[in-house]
Amino acid sequence: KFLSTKTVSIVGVPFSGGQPRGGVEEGPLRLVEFGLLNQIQEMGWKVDYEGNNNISSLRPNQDPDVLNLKQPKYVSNVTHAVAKQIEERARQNKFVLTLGGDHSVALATVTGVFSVYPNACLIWVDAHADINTPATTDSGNIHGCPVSFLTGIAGSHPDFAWVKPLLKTNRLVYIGLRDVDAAEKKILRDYKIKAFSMHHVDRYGIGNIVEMALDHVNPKRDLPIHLTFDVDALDPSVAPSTGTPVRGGLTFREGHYICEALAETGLLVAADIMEVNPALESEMEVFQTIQVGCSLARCCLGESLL
Ligand code: Z70
Ligand code: MN
Ligand code: MN
Ligand code: MN
Repeated sequence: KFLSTKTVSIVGVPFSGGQPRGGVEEGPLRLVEFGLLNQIQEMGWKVDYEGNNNISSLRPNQDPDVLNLKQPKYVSNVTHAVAKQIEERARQNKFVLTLGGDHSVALATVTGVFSVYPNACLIWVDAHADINTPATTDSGNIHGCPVSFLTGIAGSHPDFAWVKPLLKTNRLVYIGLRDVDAAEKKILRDYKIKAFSMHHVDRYGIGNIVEMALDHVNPKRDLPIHLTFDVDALDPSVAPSTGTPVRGGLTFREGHYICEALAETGLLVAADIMEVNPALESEMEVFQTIQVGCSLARCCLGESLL
Protein backbone atom coordinates (compact mmCIF):
# COMPACT_ATOMS: atom_id res chain seq x y z
CA LYS A 1 0.00 0.00 0.00
CA PHE A 2 2.71 2.50 0.97
CA LEU A 3 5.70 0.84 -0.69
CA SER A 4 5.44 0.45 -4.44
CA THR A 5 8.58 -1.62 -4.95
CA LYS A 6 10.10 -4.46 -2.97
CA THR A 7 13.22 -2.48 -2.05
CA VAL A 8 14.74 -2.41 1.41
CA SER A 9 17.39 -0.06 2.69
CA ILE A 10 19.30 -1.71 5.52
CA VAL A 11 20.96 0.81 7.83
CA GLY A 12 23.54 -0.47 10.29
CA VAL A 13 24.11 1.80 13.29
CA PRO A 14 27.16 0.49 15.17
CA PHE A 15 26.63 2.67 18.22
CA SER A 16 26.73 2.02 21.95
CA GLY A 17 26.86 5.57 23.35
CA GLY A 18 23.33 5.48 24.76
CA GLN A 19 24.33 3.00 27.46
CA PRO A 20 27.49 1.86 29.26
CA ARG A 21 28.11 -1.68 27.94
CA GLY A 22 30.50 -2.05 25.03
CA GLY A 23 29.82 -4.53 22.26
CA VAL A 24 26.35 -3.50 21.12
CA GLU A 25 28.10 -1.48 18.39
CA GLU A 26 29.17 -4.83 16.89
CA GLY A 27 25.56 -5.93 16.43
CA PRO A 28 24.94 -4.67 12.89
CA LEU A 29 28.10 -6.14 11.37
CA ARG A 30 27.51 -9.50 13.03
CA LEU A 31 23.95 -9.66 11.69
CA VAL A 32 25.26 -8.87 8.21
CA GLU A 33 28.16 -11.34 8.48
CA PHE A 34 25.61 -14.00 9.40
CA GLY A 35 24.18 -13.50 5.91
CA LEU A 36 21.18 -11.25 6.48
CA LEU A 37 21.58 -9.30 3.22
CA ASN A 38 21.67 -12.45 1.09
CA GLN A 39 18.79 -13.98 3.01
CA ILE A 40 16.63 -10.94 2.28
CA GLN A 41 17.72 -10.84 -1.37
CA GLU A 42 16.71 -14.48 -1.70
CA MET A 43 13.23 -13.48 -0.52
CA GLY A 44 12.97 -11.32 -3.64
CA TRP A 45 13.89 -7.93 -2.19
CA LYS A 46 16.27 -5.48 -3.77
CA VAL A 47 18.68 -4.63 -0.94
CA ASP A 48 20.99 -1.72 -0.29
CA TYR A 49 23.14 -1.44 2.83
CA GLU A 50 24.85 1.40 4.66
CA GLY A 51 27.08 0.33 7.52
CA ASN A 52 27.87 3.79 8.99
CA ASN A 53 31.39 2.77 9.91
CA ASN A 54 32.41 6.40 10.50
CA ILE A 55 30.27 6.85 13.61
CA SER A 56 33.10 7.20 16.14
CA SER A 57 34.25 10.31 14.25
CA LEU A 58 31.14 12.02 15.59
CA ARG A 59 32.34 11.65 19.19
CA PRO A 60 33.08 15.11 20.62
CA ASN A 61 36.26 15.80 22.59
CA GLN A 62 34.27 17.01 25.57
CA ASP A 63 30.91 15.46 26.45
CA PRO A 64 30.01 16.14 30.08
CA ASP A 65 26.63 15.13 31.52
CA VAL A 66 23.92 17.68 30.73
CA LEU A 67 20.66 17.62 32.72
CA ASN A 68 21.55 14.12 34.02
CA LEU A 69 22.10 12.60 30.56
CA LYS A 70 25.36 10.81 29.77
CA GLN A 71 27.25 11.53 26.52
CA PRO A 72 24.47 13.79 25.26
CA LYS A 73 26.50 15.35 22.46
CA TYR A 74 27.74 12.05 21.07
CA VAL A 75 24.25 10.52 21.12
CA SER A 76 22.79 13.65 19.59
CA ASN A 77 25.39 13.92 16.81
CA VAL A 78 24.99 10.27 15.80
CA THR A 79 21.21 10.09 15.97
CA HIS A 80 20.78 13.41 14.15
CA ALA A 81 22.98 12.24 11.27
CA VAL A 82 21.32 8.83 11.06
CA ALA A 83 17.84 10.43 11.23
CA LYS A 84 18.60 12.36 8.03
CA GLN A 85 19.90 9.20 6.37
CA ILE A 86 16.80 7.20 7.31
CA GLU A 87 14.48 10.02 6.22
CA GLU A 88 16.19 10.05 2.83
CA ARG A 89 15.83 6.28 2.38
CA ALA A 90 12.18 6.31 3.48
CA ARG A 91 11.48 9.19 1.10
CA GLN A 92 12.81 6.99 -1.72
CA ASN A 93 9.84 4.73 -0.95
CA LYS A 94 12.06 1.99 0.49
CA PHE A 95 11.35 -0.18 3.51
CA VAL A 96 13.95 0.93 6.09
CA LEU A 97 15.43 -1.85 8.22
CA THR A 98 17.70 -0.46 10.94
CA LEU A 99 20.15 -2.69 12.81
CA GLY A 100 21.32 -1.42 16.23
CA GLY A 101 23.16 -0.44 18.18
CA ASP A 102 21.52 0.58 21.44
CA HIS A 103 17.94 1.85 21.56
CA SER A 104 18.92 5.54 21.72
CA VAL A 105 19.11 5.04 17.95
CA ALA A 106 15.29 5.10 17.94
CA LEU A 107 15.70 8.89 18.13
CA ALA A 108 17.00 8.51 14.57
CA THR A 109 14.67 5.84 13.23
CA VAL A 110 11.43 7.39 14.51
CA THR A 111 12.45 10.91 13.47
CA GLY A 112 13.45 9.71 10.00
CA VAL A 113 10.38 7.56 9.43
CA PHE A 114 7.82 9.99 10.91
CA SER A 115 9.27 12.88 8.88
CA VAL A 116 8.18 10.98 5.78
CA TYR A 117 5.05 9.33 7.25
CA PRO A 118 3.66 11.87 9.75
CA ASN A 119 0.54 9.81 10.44
CA ALA A 120 2.43 6.57 11.09
CA CYS A 121 2.03 4.55 14.26
CA LEU A 122 4.82 3.01 16.34
CA ILE A 123 4.86 -0.47 17.89
CA TRP A 124 7.55 -0.54 20.60
CA VAL A 125 8.46 -4.12 21.56
CA ASP A 126 10.70 -4.11 24.62
CA ALA A 127 11.09 -5.27 28.22
CA HIS A 128 11.55 -1.56 29.01
CA ALA A 129 9.49 1.53 28.25
CA ASP A 130 12.52 3.73 27.37
CA ILE A 131 10.42 6.77 28.33
CA ASN A 132 12.49 8.31 31.12
CA THR A 133 12.99 12.06 30.92
CA PRO A 134 16.16 13.94 31.85
CA ALA A 135 14.36 14.65 35.15
CA THR A 136 13.34 11.05 35.90
CA THR A 137 16.27 8.96 34.66
CA ASP A 138 18.23 7.25 37.42
CA SER A 139 20.88 5.80 35.11
CA GLY A 140 21.42 8.79 32.81
CA ASN A 141 21.60 6.29 29.94
CA ILE A 142 19.91 7.83 26.92
CA HIS A 143 18.72 4.46 25.59
CA GLY A 144 16.26 4.59 28.49
CA CYS A 145 14.87 7.97 27.29
CA PRO A 146 14.19 8.13 23.54
CA VAL A 147 10.39 7.93 23.76
CA SER A 148 10.17 10.98 26.04
CA PHE A 149 12.02 13.06 23.44
CA LEU A 150 10.08 11.68 20.47
CA THR A 151 6.74 12.50 22.15
CA GLY A 152 7.80 15.87 23.56
CA ILE A 153 7.32 14.64 27.14
CA ALA A 154 11.00 15.24 27.93
CA GLY A 155 10.74 19.00 27.64
CA SER A 156 13.65 20.94 26.21
CA HIS A 157 17.24 19.76 26.40
CA PRO A 158 19.98 21.84 24.81
CA ASP A 159 21.56 18.89 22.99
CA PHE A 160 18.31 17.50 21.57
CA ALA A 161 16.59 20.63 20.27
CA TRP A 162 16.57 19.02 16.80
CA VAL A 163 14.28 16.18 17.98
CA LYS A 164 10.73 17.27 17.13
CA PRO A 165 7.73 15.72 18.91
CA LEU A 166 6.66 13.81 15.80
CA LEU A 167 5.18 10.89 17.77
CA LYS A 168 1.72 11.44 19.25
CA THR A 169 1.14 9.42 22.41
CA ASN A 170 -2.02 7.87 20.89
CA ARG A 171 0.02 6.55 17.96
CA LEU A 172 2.37 4.61 20.28
CA VAL A 173 1.81 1.17 21.77
CA TYR A 174 4.12 -1.08 23.77
CA ILE A 175 4.31 -4.87 23.85
CA GLY A 176 6.44 -6.97 26.22
CA LEU A 177 7.06 -4.59 29.12
CA ARG A 178 8.23 -6.07 32.43
CA ASP A 179 10.96 -3.76 33.78
CA VAL A 180 9.50 -0.27 33.97
CA ASP A 181 10.73 2.38 36.42
CA ALA A 182 8.20 3.91 38.82
CA ALA A 183 8.52 7.33 37.21
CA GLU A 184 7.97 5.75 33.79
CA LYS A 185 4.79 4.05 35.04
CA LYS A 186 3.51 7.45 36.11
CA ILE A 187 4.27 8.89 32.66
CA LEU A 188 2.43 5.98 30.98
CA ARG A 189 -0.58 6.63 33.21
CA ASP A 190 -0.54 10.43 32.98
CA TYR A 191 -0.36 10.40 29.18
CA LYS A 192 -2.68 7.37 28.84
CA ILE A 193 -0.11 5.54 26.72
CA LYS A 194 -1.27 2.07 25.72
CA ALA A 195 1.05 -0.65 27.01
CA PHE A 196 0.74 -4.43 26.93
CA SER A 197 3.03 -5.96 29.53
CA MET A 198 4.03 -9.62 29.70
CA HIS A 199 1.10 -10.02 32.10
CA HIS A 200 -1.25 -9.03 29.26
CA VAL A 201 0.54 -11.34 26.82
CA ASP A 202 -0.08 -14.20 29.27
CA ARG A 203 -3.71 -13.26 29.76
CA TYR A 204 -4.81 -12.63 26.18
CA GLY A 205 -2.27 -14.48 24.04
CA ILE A 206 -0.02 -12.84 21.50
CA GLY A 207 -2.56 -13.08 18.66
CA ASN A 208 -5.09 -10.97 20.55
CA ILE A 209 -2.40 -8.60 21.82
CA VAL A 210 -1.29 -7.64 18.31
CA GLU A 211 -4.92 -7.10 17.27
CA MET A 212 -5.59 -4.98 20.37
CA ALA A 213 -2.39 -3.01 19.80
CA LEU A 214 -3.36 -2.28 16.20
CA ASP A 215 -6.95 -1.46 17.21
CA HIS A 216 -5.50 1.25 19.43
CA VAL A 217 -2.94 2.88 17.12
CA ASN A 218 -4.30 1.93 13.71
CA PRO A 219 -8.05 1.23 14.12
CA LYS A 220 -8.91 1.40 10.42
CA ARG A 221 -5.74 -0.43 9.39
CA ASP A 222 -4.89 2.36 6.99
CA LEU A 223 -1.85 4.02 8.59
CA PRO A 224 1.82 3.19 8.00
CA ILE A 225 3.44 1.13 10.76
CA HIS A 226 6.94 1.40 12.23
CA LEU A 227 8.10 -1.48 14.46
CA THR A 228 11.00 -0.97 16.84
CA PHE A 229 12.05 -4.29 18.37
CA ASP A 230 14.47 -4.39 21.31
CA VAL A 231 15.67 -8.00 21.47
CA ASP A 232 15.53 -7.84 25.27
CA ALA A 233 11.73 -8.12 24.84
CA LEU A 234 12.49 -11.77 24.13
CA ASP A 235 13.13 -14.09 27.02
CA PRO A 236 16.85 -14.32 27.89
CA SER A 237 16.69 -18.03 26.97
CA VAL A 238 15.83 -16.90 23.40
CA ALA A 239 18.04 -13.80 23.09
CA PRO A 240 20.72 -13.97 25.79
CA SER A 241 23.26 -11.59 24.27
CA THR A 242 21.79 -8.22 25.16
CA GLY A 243 22.79 -5.56 27.68
CA THR A 244 19.90 -5.83 30.12
CA PRO A 245 18.22 -9.23 29.93
CA VAL A 246 15.05 -9.54 32.04
CA ARG A 247 13.53 -12.94 32.73
CA GLY A 248 9.94 -13.74 31.80
CA GLY A 249 10.03 -12.42 28.24
CA LEU A 250 8.46 -13.26 24.91
CA THR A 251 8.98 -16.76 23.56
CA PHE A 252 10.66 -17.35 20.21
CA ARG A 253 7.27 -17.75 18.56
CA GLU A 254 5.64 -14.76 20.29
CA GLY A 255 8.45 -12.51 19.10
CA HIS A 256 8.26 -13.82 15.57
CA TYR A 257 4.47 -13.69 15.56
CA ILE A 258 4.55 -9.92 16.17
CA CYS A 259 6.81 -9.40 13.15
CA GLU A 260 4.79 -11.78 10.97
CA ALA A 261 1.44 -10.25 11.87
CA LEU A 262 2.70 -6.72 11.18
CA ALA A 263 4.20 -7.82 7.84
CA GLU A 264 0.87 -9.42 7.02
CA THR A 265 -0.95 -6.07 7.35
CA GLY A 266 0.96 -4.78 4.32
CA LEU A 267 1.33 -1.50 6.23
CA LEU A 268 4.80 -1.99 7.73
CA VAL A 269 7.22 0.60 6.30
CA ALA A 270 10.14 0.35 8.76
CA ALA A 271 11.56 -1.97 11.38
CA ASP A 272 14.41 -1.72 13.89
CA ILE A 273 16.25 -4.69 15.42
CA MET A 274 18.03 -3.24 18.45
CA GLU A 275 20.30 -4.08 21.38
CA VAL A 276 21.96 -7.23 20.00
CA ASN A 277 25.28 -7.32 21.90
CA PRO A 278 27.69 -9.96 20.52
CA ALA A 279 30.23 -9.21 23.29
CA LEU A 280 27.98 -10.69 25.97
CA GLU A 281 27.54 -14.35 26.95
CA SER A 282 29.09 -17.43 25.32
CA GLU A 283 29.81 -17.99 21.64
CA MET A 284 26.77 -20.25 21.37
CA GLU A 285 24.52 -17.68 23.01
CA VAL A 286 25.83 -14.96 20.71
CA PHE A 287 25.14 -17.19 17.69
CA GLN A 288 21.62 -17.87 18.97
CA THR A 289 20.92 -14.15 19.46
CA ILE A 290 22.28 -13.18 16.01
CA GLN A 291 20.24 -15.95 14.41
CA VAL A 292 17.07 -14.73 16.14
CA GLY A 293 17.80 -11.13 15.15
CA CYS A 294 18.11 -12.18 11.52
CA SER A 295 14.93 -14.23 11.55
CA LEU A 296 12.94 -11.40 13.19
CA ALA A 297 14.18 -9.07 10.46
CA ARG A 298 13.20 -11.55 7.72
CA CYS A 299 9.74 -11.98 9.25
CA CYS A 300 9.26 -8.20 9.17
CA LEU A 301 9.85 -8.45 5.42
CA GLY A 302 7.27 -11.19 5.02
CA GLU A 303 9.29 -14.39 5.19
CA SER A 304 6.53 -16.37 6.87
CA LEU A 305 3.75 -15.30 4.48
CA LEU A 306 2.57 -18.08 2.21
C1 Z70 B 1 16.15 1.89 32.77
C2 Z70 B 1 16.91 3.19 32.47
C3 Z70 B 1 16.87 0.11 29.45
C4 Z70 B 1 17.26 -1.10 27.72
C5 Z70 B 1 17.75 -0.85 29.79
C6 Z70 B 1 16.54 0.80 31.81
C7 Z70 B 1 16.35 1.16 30.35
N1 Z70 B 1 14.72 2.14 32.72
N2 Z70 B 1 16.59 -0.05 28.16
N3 Z70 B 1 17.96 -1.59 28.70
N4 Z70 B 1 17.25 -1.59 26.49
O1 Z70 B 1 18.14 3.15 32.55
O2 Z70 B 1 16.30 4.20 32.16
MN1 MN C 1 14.81 -0.57 24.46
MN1 MN D 1 15.00 -2.99 26.57
MN1 MN E 1 25.24 -17.63 29.67
